Amino acid sequence: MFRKVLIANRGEIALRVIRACQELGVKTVAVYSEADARAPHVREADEAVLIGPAPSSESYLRGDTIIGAARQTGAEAIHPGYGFLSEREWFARAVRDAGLVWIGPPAEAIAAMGSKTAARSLAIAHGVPVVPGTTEPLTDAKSAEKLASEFGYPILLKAAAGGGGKGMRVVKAPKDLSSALDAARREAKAAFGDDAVYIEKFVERPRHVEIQVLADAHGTALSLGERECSVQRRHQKMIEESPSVAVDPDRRRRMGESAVRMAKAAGYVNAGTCEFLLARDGSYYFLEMNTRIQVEHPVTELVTGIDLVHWQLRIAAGDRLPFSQEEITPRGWAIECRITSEDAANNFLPSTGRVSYLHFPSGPGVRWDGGIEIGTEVGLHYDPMLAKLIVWAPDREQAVMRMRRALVDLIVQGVETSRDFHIRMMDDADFQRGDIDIQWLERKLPEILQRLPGAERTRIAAIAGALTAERERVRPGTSRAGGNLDTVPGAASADDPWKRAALIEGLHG
Ligand code: MV4
Repeated sequence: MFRKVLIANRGEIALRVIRACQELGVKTVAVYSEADARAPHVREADEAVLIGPAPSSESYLRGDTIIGAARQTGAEAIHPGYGFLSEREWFARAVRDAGLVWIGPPAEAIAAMGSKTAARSLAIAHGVPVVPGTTEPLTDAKSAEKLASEFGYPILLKAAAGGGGKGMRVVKAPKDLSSALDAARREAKAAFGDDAVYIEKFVERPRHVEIQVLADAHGTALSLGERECSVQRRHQKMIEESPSVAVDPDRRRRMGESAVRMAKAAGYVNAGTCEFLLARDGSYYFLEMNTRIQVEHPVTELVTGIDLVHWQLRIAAGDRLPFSQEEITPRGWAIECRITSEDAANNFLPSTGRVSYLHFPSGPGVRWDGGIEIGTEVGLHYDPMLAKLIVWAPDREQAVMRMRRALVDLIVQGVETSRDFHIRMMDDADFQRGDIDIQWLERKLPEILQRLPGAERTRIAAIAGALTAERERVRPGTSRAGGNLDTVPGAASADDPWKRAALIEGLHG
């Protein structure tokens, strides 16, 4: 095993990797920007190197500086986490060329999956199902029209270099094709510097189901089962779970075999994920492969009992995977909610501020993967995801109830978060039935934001009462409220219980 590893990331994933290193007896080096001088990942690592000013382009995206930091501290390997440099082929190559170990897939595998059309061709060549469509970029509107009528409308135009939904256009009728093609090309050019666009048949209201893969350097590649990631908004996942209500053991086996076949075809080593669309008729199609550890990896860890980051490190160090495919079956149910600094009630506007109070949930089956603490300044330089709340329970119904309980237990003050939104989600009947698809959240959002969880009123009244009683005990006669919601100035007229809570907690803050 390595003696020392550099973590080229920040926030919760940097802490997650540091913890895995600590458990393996590996020393850690953090890197940080000027904005992160007091960040938890800097304190928790054995050493830390300042790599530049707050903007990521001048710090967490500076491959040369980061490799320099590894050299300077004597780190033997670099873990990139997710985002930032994790899927940059040139960086994986530069790390290797510097004589360091890259804790991720080979640069060649990153490149093979970087082009969506190349990944589609690879899937077809290896008998992995893809959505009917082309693998060659479109040339002109005329031949595009001919192809589109072969597949049948609606069709979807996609950027060959794409991912994450950029450069995508749904076309419902032939008359709209030409202008949609122009628009998709322009968007693809702007986002990826490549205007190549291809056609797929549009799959209506599918689920997004992905398969976690682990592959070692000795030819073993295993599927760790699926994650259901359909609850997303504007291509940002909000809730993930494992297993999926839509995947039975037979489909799990078939999707797993497809994912393993893709990994082997790409010469994949380390942890990776194959994304699939799962259609309403039960058929599934390979979309793309993510060549990194993903945000939602904990739900897989909780149902398989396999520590993915631990195995990322051991695979990079040359170890063999000691389990067989038959030994890997999901047990129970895991759900993850992403806690972001976004104000759901205000169109998910990013919120900033200093975390003035933080109480994170605990108890049976509750896991908090966080990157914040009291005093953390939440700004606009980085991703708004502050933490992930993950629960495990014996079945889905209990997991939903456990998540709701844990969310109610969570208090973050000083910055708006997605907590209240998630409580409403756990109370939603469609979500409780698992009756979701990739468009579901956008359809449901207006209704969800209106819903007021009744239990919260009770809790807020209890908080008000408790705070008032405590204040009376410490400083008799100073309370302006008598422990009754109606006597908190302004609170009674606030129509939203969360506004009331803010008023009450502000009064006693
Ligand atoms: C699709 C699709 C429907 N039909 N392809 C979005 C991002 C990229 N990874 C692929 N995406 C989609 N491809 C066909 N042929 C619908 C989506 C899609 C989507 C996929 C996964 C998760 C969320 C999504 C949200 C909107 C559209």
